[in-house]
Amino acid sequence: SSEDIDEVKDYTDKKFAAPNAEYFGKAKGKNIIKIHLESFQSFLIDYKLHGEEVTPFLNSLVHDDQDFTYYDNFFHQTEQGKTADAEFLMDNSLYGLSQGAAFVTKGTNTYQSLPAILDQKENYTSAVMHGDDKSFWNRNQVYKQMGVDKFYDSSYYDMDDDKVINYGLKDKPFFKQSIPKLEKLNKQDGPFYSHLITLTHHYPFKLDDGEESIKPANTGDGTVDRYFQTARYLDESLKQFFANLKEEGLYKDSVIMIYGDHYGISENHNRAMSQIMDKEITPLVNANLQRVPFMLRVPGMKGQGINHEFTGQADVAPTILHLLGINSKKYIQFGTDMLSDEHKDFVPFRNGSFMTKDYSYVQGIFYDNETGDAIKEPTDEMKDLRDQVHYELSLNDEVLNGDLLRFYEPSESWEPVDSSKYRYGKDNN
Ligand code: GP9
Ligand code: MN
Repeated sequence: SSEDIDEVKDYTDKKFAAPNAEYFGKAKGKNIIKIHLESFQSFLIDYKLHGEEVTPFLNSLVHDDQDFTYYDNFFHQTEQGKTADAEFLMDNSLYGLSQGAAFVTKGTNTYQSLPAILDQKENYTSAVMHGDDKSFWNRNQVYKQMGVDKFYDSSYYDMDDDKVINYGLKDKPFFKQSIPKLEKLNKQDGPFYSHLITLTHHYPFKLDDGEESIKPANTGDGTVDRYFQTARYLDESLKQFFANLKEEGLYKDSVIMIYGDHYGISENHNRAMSQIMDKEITPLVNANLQRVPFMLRVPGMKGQGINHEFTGQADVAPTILHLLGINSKKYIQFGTDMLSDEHKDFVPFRNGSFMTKDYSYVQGIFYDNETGDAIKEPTDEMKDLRDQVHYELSLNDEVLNGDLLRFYEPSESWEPVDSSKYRYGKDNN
């Protein structure tokens, strides 16, 4: 009911982090190119295998403090919905569900998502590009609720046999064929918000013969061993994509956002991972391995190099809104602006665990980050934060289960998204 949404709004109002004047509106009206790194965990950054960097191109962005800012304490917050949860978190600043995927089971809910907000406030056209069938993860339905204008699924790509592996289009042809689509978006009126979802670096991490450019690791666990090879392939595909963006004049004036969606190596591979990390994979180490990259480049804004703030996927939407000069306060969002001095630097996981700079709460136990030891007597402050995280997640579930955004009007000018206005398919774009 509308009272329930009031309670949620009270909470998000209190948690809200005011925009940092230094960055507010810095990306106003700029095109946005958001790049999804499938299954990419941050331990790959700067990792050397057989004496070689696995991802030299991404590493070069991490260490480029002219242009990019890399958040090395950014965590995914996904659950069973995997990719779908990551998309959901980043465009709504809402958590997914503890079971199943909100994209599927809450696919007809009312949302006030980034694509719709950007359209209504700044006349953006939004587009998702992905070399898989549009029905996967119920995208073709939920995107309409989120106000995604164009969805270029596999039917828009040349999917010849030699260009496809595993779930769909290989990343190299995917990026190559996405360039003309971006150029087309660029010619329209108003800026674009594009989202490119990669696919090749996905379990079981397979490449065709001749496409490997680094030898597998040698833990004896094939999944872990191949993980580095598909990561390298993804890295090469990005290098080519950046070169093409520059050639076509699409790079210079665009916001570039790069993120990892979720882990690629599950706990079933702890033995091999202990060899890779050279330490035992305890529950705390595993929680720390849930870091995924987040990299941001805003034209005209100097990069910060490596930023150590503790952040997560739910923090992205408010950050982007503030960069575009749109105050996020009126929207119901659980994350906070990463660039704000008031950013809340605890990162909830969907299961109630959470990470902070000094300590972590993992599977019911508090740990000291420095020593890795369990904290026998957690302080009241720690316990309060634990309770707050659980409360936040329960509010989130109320929003999703009660479809509460139906009852919420962010402003008088807000137009609820009308899903019937959106059509995805070759003839309609
Ligand atoms: C499928 C792709 C993979 O289209 O996005 O999803 P995942 O298995 O990573 O959730
Ligand atoms: Mn995924």
